[in-house]
Amino acid sequence: MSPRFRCTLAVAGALALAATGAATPALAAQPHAESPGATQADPLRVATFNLSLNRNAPGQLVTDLSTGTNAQARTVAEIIQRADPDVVLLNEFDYVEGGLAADLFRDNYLEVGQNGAPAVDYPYVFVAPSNTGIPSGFDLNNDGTVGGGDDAFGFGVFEGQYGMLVLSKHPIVTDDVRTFQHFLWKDMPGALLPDDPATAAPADWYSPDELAVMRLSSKSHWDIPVQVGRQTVHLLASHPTPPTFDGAEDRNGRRNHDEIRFWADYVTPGQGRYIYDDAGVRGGLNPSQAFVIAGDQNADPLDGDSVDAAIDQLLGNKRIVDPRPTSDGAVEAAALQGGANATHRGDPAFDTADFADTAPGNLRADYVLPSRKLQVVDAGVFWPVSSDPLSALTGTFPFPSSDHRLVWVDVELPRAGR
Ligand SMILES: [Ca+2]
Ligand SMILES: [Ca+2]
Ligand SMILES: [Ca+2]
Repeated sequence: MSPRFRCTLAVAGALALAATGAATPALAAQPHAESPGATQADPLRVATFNLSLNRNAPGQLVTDLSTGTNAQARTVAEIIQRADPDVVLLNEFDYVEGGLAADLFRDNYLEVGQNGAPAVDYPYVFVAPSNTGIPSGFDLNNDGTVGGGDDAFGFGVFEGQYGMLVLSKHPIVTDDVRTFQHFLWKDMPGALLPDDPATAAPADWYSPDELAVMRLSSKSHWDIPVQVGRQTVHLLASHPTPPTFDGAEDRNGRRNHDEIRFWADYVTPGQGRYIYDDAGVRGGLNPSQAFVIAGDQNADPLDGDSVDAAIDQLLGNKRIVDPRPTSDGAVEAAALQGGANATHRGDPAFDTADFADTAPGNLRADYVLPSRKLQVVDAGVFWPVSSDPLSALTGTFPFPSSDHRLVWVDVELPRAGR
């Protein structure tokens, strides 16, 4: 293993139970000594992967990653090694303060060749707190009791469960990262706040006291500038809540819609003025900046439980490109599994998640969506057909890796200053 220099910029997370104001995000950036960094002429491969590496209790992920022997971790690491992205967002990776789990995953899994795949080195990492599992102190699901995963700011049975992680071969401009963990849902103009259908008052599922603390993001929303040669690309990372696991009020479907809307507003000139980050800075992305929106958006354009085709807020935005990545494995899986898949309107070639075939069936849930400034040269979903030996990595339920597939897009950057 190569010697490395690690500089940890760790700021204690603002984890007060009902903190609603501006707060400093905790983050960790850890450059290694030797950056393999691709040359500027190469396309930049950006990926998103919900690798389902969450655990059931705090500390369990660190335990599992402390040796290189965890079968699931080895399998998801091999998928990353086979796809070899330059920048990757990982969803469902429990947040551990200071980035210890991320360090262990790099040291013991990614930097070790798995099953003949070449090791991959990510000198740069970003982690920060997630709203998952942080008690709100309120009865958010209106079941008459306060507490548990469903009353947290984002669903989770402990703080940081189902968190996020960004790994990069190129430097992350840590000082310019913006996080939106604490942005309040009510502060989005025209928010789709849920209604209690049992009362006459509109939009009253959450009480005024609850709305005063209710965060929009179920995990967090991150704007992470990555320095690629002389260019900067903003990775816009999130993981909106599934639009299910609720009642007629559809509070999760509405939240999913607005979590997706957040990025549409953020990248559209004039639409993001209402936005404030965790440091209190207002406004959206400077229109001159290139970006890639990445994440499990929990929203299929045609099937599933989305509110008002929520993902179309991104797919139909004229500043955003949909590379429409496909796989043959998804087509094969939908045909073999049948059930809900047989009645879907969407082309199964676009599916990225292998969900239960009673409902909702396999869906397109995971997206890598570049800005128009970036030229798409290739894109794909890592979902091998069953005759491919690599299909052992994705498998069938119960999955050896994840119910989601890695999605990647190759882009060329505009030449800087010429
Ligand atoms: Ca409750
Ligand atoms: Ca009502
Ligand atoms: Ca399925």
